Amino acid sequence: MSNVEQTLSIIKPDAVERKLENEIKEIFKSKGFKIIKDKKIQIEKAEAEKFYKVHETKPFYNDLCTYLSSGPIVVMILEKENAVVGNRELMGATNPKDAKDGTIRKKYGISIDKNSVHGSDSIDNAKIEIGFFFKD
Ligand code: IDP
Ligand code: MG
Repeated sequence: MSNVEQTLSIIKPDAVERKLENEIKEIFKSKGFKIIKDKKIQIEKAEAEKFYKVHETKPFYNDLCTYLSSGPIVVMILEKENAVVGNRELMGATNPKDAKDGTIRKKYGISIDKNSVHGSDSIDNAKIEIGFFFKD
C-alpha cells in the first residue's frame, strides 16, 4: 500500500540568511523527498500571526511571529511516503540542543527560536499549511 503524503516545510530566516537554502533542499532530496513547489518570500507579521495562531497563548508567540517575518523564508511542498512524520524526524527536536545527529536542526539550528526549519506536525495541519502558502 502506498501512502504518499505532502507536507509543508519552511526554511526559516536564520537559515536563508546563512545561504543554506540549497544545502537543505539537497538533504530533503537525498532522503527521497520530492520538492513539488517552492518559493522564496517574506511575510508580514500579521501573516506570521495567522500561521502560528495555534501558539497565540504561548509566551514566545510575539517573538516567534516577529522572527518568522524578519527576513526571507523558503516555503516548500514536500512529497514522499509518510512525508509528515518523515520530515519531522529529519528536522529533529524543536530545540537544536536536543536534536539527534543527522537531523537538520542538529546540523544547522542555532537556538530554540532560530531552529532553521518548520515542518507540519500532522496530515491535517499539512493540508492547512499548504493551503496557507499555496492557494492554487
Ligand atoms: P516545532 O517547530 O518543532 O513544531 P512548536 O512547538 O510547534 O515546535 O513551536 C513552533 C516554533 O516556536 C518552534 O519551531 C520554535 O521556533 C518556537 N518555539 C517553540 N518553543 C519555544 C520556546 O520555548 N522559546 C522560544 N521559541 C520557541
Ligand atoms: Mg509545530
